[in-house]
Amino acid sequence: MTGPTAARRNDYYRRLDPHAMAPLWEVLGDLVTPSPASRCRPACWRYAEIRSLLLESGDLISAREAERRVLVLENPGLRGESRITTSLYAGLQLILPGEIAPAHRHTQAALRFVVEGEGAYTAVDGEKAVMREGDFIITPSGTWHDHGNESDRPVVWLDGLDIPIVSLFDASFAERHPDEAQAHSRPSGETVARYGSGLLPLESPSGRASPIFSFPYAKTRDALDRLGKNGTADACHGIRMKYANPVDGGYALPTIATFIQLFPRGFAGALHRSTDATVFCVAEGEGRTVAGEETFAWGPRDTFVVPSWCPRRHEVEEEAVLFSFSDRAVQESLGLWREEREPFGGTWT
Ligand code: 1HN
Repeated sequence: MTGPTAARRNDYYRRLDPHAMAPLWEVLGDLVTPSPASRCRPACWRYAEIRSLLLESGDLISAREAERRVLVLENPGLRGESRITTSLYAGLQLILPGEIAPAHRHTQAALRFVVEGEGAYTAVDGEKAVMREGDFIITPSGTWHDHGNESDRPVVWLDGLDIPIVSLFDASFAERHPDEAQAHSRPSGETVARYGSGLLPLESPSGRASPIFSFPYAKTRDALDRLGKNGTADACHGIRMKYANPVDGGYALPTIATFIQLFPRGFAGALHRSTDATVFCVAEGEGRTVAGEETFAWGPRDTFVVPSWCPRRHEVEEEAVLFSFSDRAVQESLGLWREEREPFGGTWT
């Protein structure tokens, strides 16, 4: 707008400024959009293209010095903000043979999906979980955790954290453990015996996250295999399951929903969209995902992200398995989560 009215308004805005006030009518349309208007873009990180750069970091800095030797996957629409979606962080972490990533804890919850190698471990509150390709491990808010690599090969995993969510609430607390590696005070497998064997202790565990912190791929894959044989694939998602908290049936983490899905041979999924921007990591197989204007041809170990409300569909020739995570856990708790399948209707359903 130009002319005398614009001049009067601008003068008025200048006089509001020292009082730390601003006119809503100038920004209302950007604040309350008729449907999600995200800066997050569809993006794909092909492992074959980035692996050598990740390994190069191993020559430049030790895990000890870095504390965590990670390349952050920055969404192209959110560069410099250390986030893969508006609400979530992701990175690829490298740990070399013999290295230790020292013990610490923070209010941010984390997940790991093992991309390459085996024979590393994550210790969570004194109990070790081995890390093999496809294994999914959580380190819930406030738990002590350290990593080590006891194999003779590099080990790489995808980290997902709720850092932007914790930042939104200004609720970050963190501390280093007095010891570099926490004492392994609980035998491996104790938590599975207590919470993951169809039994539960009579007293509930404290905390909102799943007490089971390791979900080995061998078991997950076996379940998918059996479910895949009875042919009840969802038209959009194939056979998609959530990783569950055995205590309450909720998501494994209260802030990050995590999923595994199998696409049967020849699956050509229907177009759909949801309000949870989703990060996918390929566990097995090859395929294509259409995300808005982009089409990603993906293969094992690739990571890609689909923004909120961006139409997407998946297709494969041969069987494939995708791990994924999103903020759906938070959105569902707040009554915000929506999904729509083609044909897309209005924005208010
Ligand atoms: C963290 O604690 C880990 O424990 C990885 O492996 C990545 C990124 C930001 C803040 C904490 C880990 C992290 C992180």
